[in-house]
Amino acid sequence: MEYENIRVETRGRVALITLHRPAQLNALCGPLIAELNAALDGFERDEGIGCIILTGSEKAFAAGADIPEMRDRTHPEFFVADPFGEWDRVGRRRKPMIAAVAGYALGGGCELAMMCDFILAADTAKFGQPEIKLGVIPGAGGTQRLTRAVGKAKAMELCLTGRLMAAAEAERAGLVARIVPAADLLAEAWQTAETIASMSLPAVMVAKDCVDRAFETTLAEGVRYERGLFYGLFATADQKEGMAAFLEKRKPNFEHR
Ligand code: CO8
Repeated sequence: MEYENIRVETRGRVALITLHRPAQLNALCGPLIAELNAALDGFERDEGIGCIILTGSEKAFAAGADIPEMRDRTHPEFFVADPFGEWDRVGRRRKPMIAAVAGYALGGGCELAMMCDFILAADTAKFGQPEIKLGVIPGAGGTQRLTRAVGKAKAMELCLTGRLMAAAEAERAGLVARIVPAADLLAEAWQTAETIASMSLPAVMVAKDCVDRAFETTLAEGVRYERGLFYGLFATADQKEGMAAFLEKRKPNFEHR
C-alpha cells in the first residue's frame, strides 16, 4: 500500500514505520494518524511480524499535532469527529511497539512516543508538552502518561511551563528506556526489535499486557492477573520448547514467532 505521510519497511519479523512530513517536522495531521493506523492494522494481522518500530527524522520524531489543522476547530466539531479516537487506537495495539526518537518529540509527538511500549532515545532527543504555550493542554494522554512515567513534580512542571527536556534528563526521569548516539539509533532499534521478535509471540504479548496492567489496577489485582496469565502460558508449545531448549543447552525453536 502507498502512503503519503509515512514510510513502511519490513525486515524479517520486524516492521519499521517512519513518520514522513519533513516540511512540517512530522506534525501529526489526521491523514497521518489514519495511515499509521492502517499500517498498524496490517502488522497486527500479519503473523510474520513480531515487533514494530516507530520513528521520525533526525530533526524531529514529531513536533506535535498539526497546528494549522486544529486552529479553527470548534467544540462541536471536535466532539462529533472525536479525532482522539483514532489516536487511542495507536495506543491499544497488542504487538510490541518501540518508539525510536531523535530530535523533537513535542506535544502529540511526545504523546505518540509514550503510547509505544518503550522509548529508545537518540542523544539529540528533546521531549516536551508545550501545548500550554498555545493556550491548550495535552489532549492525547500526555497529562496522564507523562505523570505515570516521570512523576507529578516533573510532569506538572513540563505541562505548566512548556519547557523541553533533553534526552539525559528524560532517561533519569524514567521516560526513556535507553539513550544511544544519534547515528546508532536505528541500528539499536532494529536489534532490540529483532530480539523481541525472536521470542515466543504469545509470551511477548502477555508480558506487554501484564506490564500495562500495572497502570490500571492495584498491586494485589495486578499480581493475580499476572499469575493467571503465567499459568496460561503453560498451555503453549513454546513454554515446553523454551524450557526443553534451556535444559538441552540449545536455542529454542519457538512455534509462534
Ligand atoms: N504543526 C504544524 N506545523 C508545524 C508544527 C506543528 N505542530 N511544528 C512545526 N511545524 C512547521 C513550522 O510551521 C515550519 O513550517 P514553515 O517552514 O512552513 O513555516 C516547519 O514545521 C519548521 O518549523 P520551525 O521553522 O518552527 O523549526 P524550528 O527548528 O525553528 O523549531 C520547533 C522547531 C521548536 C519544534 C517549533 O517548530 C515548534 O515549537 N513547533 C510547535 C511545537 C508545538 O507546540 N507542539 C504542540 C502542538 S499541539 C499538540 O500536539 C496537541 C496534541 C493533541 C492532539 C490533537 C489531535 C487532534
